[in-house]
Amino acid sequence: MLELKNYIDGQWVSGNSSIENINPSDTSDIIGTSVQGSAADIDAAVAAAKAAFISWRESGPQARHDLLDAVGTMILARKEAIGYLLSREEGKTLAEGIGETARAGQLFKFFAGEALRCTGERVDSVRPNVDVDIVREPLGVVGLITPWNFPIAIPAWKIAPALAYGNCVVFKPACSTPGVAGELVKIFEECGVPAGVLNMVMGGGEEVGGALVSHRDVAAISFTGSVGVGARISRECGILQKKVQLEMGGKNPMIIMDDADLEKAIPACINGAYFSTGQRCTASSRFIVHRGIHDQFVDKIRESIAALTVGNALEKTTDIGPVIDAKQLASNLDYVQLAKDEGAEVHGGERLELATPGYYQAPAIFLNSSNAMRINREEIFGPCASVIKCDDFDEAITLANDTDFGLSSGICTSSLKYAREFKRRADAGVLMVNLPTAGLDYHVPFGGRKGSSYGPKEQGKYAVEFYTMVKTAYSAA
Ligand code: UN1
Repeated sequence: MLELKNYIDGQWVSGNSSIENINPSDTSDIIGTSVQGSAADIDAAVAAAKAAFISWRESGPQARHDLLDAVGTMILARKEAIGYLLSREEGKTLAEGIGETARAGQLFKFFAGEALRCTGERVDSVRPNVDVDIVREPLGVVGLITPWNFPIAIPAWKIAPALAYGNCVVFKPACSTPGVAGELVKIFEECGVPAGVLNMVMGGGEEVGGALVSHRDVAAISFTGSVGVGARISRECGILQKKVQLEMGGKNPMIIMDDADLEKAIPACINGAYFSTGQRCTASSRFIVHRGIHDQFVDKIRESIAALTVGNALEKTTDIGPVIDAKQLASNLDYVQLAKDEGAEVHGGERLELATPGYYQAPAIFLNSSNAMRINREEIFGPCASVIKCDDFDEAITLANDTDFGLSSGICTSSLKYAREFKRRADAGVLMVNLPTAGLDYHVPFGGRKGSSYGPKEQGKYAVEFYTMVKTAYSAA
């Protein structure tokens, strides 16, 4: 059994209490225990990061490149074992767990390169014989708070740029997926990360997350998680004048035009809505379907849903693993009931009892729904999607944009005209044409609009905006 401790100033540190890490595919399988930290642990971690920052900021791009590159290489070498642990503790399928782990490795390798490409500008002053240097500097100590649904990729896409640009990190992983967070930190240790540069404190959002956000020596917070917590973090960071980056929910539309090639559209819709058990903020949750193709689409997607195997995440035949925990499952089941109460035609969505005791739910589709229904306004975060019928392209775009969120948005069409119009008019941070709304590349920016996100983008070279600050230095000889 894994007994995971906090990692502070290069030491594994015990705590007063610990919680069990339970396999959602088989709740009799206790994977390990993880120490729950306290505000005092956050103080110690922040102090260690602050002390380490003095030399880390001067370490130079070569050292930072080499560390991140070595971490990326080691993650890739261990992707099978880490991916297995990920699937065991999170419940996404083994293929998804290994795929996500590989993506984390690639993220570190990408940002190893970016460490070498963090350049400034020299500009002539408008005054004679004066030079202006515009440089980027690290922020100092950054606090990174990550969710359970991408327990290695999201930590990777925050930790890698934070360290590449010379910051030190206090990392608070999600309570339900500590195992892979621990594996990641162990890899850093094996690769020789200097003490204090990367610290991990596990624990609840209230005590540990709250202490991190409000700590005066933490310069910035990057958070991925729920809308409610994000709003609180944003308020607190505003008061303390901290830099903040939030990535929260989605209610992502997928438009299916009457000229869509259903051979391609259906797999994209199935992937977008149901893979990873729908537990992606980029998941497709509203299928906006042109009336000319509606009945055919509904028949085909129902056929494809029926062919999906819900099962233990660690079994090769499984397409859809369990929901993360009892609370999430109860919330999903409430939404299935709500869909019925609101007058949608519900297929699937019931709890399933399988060979191992787990949080299994059949994928659900809500037909004949309207965009005004709560099931189409609120993020469900489960294997559930709605169908909304529309008359034409203009109505489809209007419905797609009629949401408080703006993370990803998709269209299936064979028309260049529709695709082009969609790319101009869709009000979201990530657009997908003939592709699932979820499933990102690791080297390009990611982030949404409206209620989905706040602050600079994550990933790609755009990550530099959040993890550095600009200094303008004038000089005369
Ligand atoms: C993806 O769709 O590949 O929490 C990643 C989430 C997002 C990541 C999506 N932050 O679902």
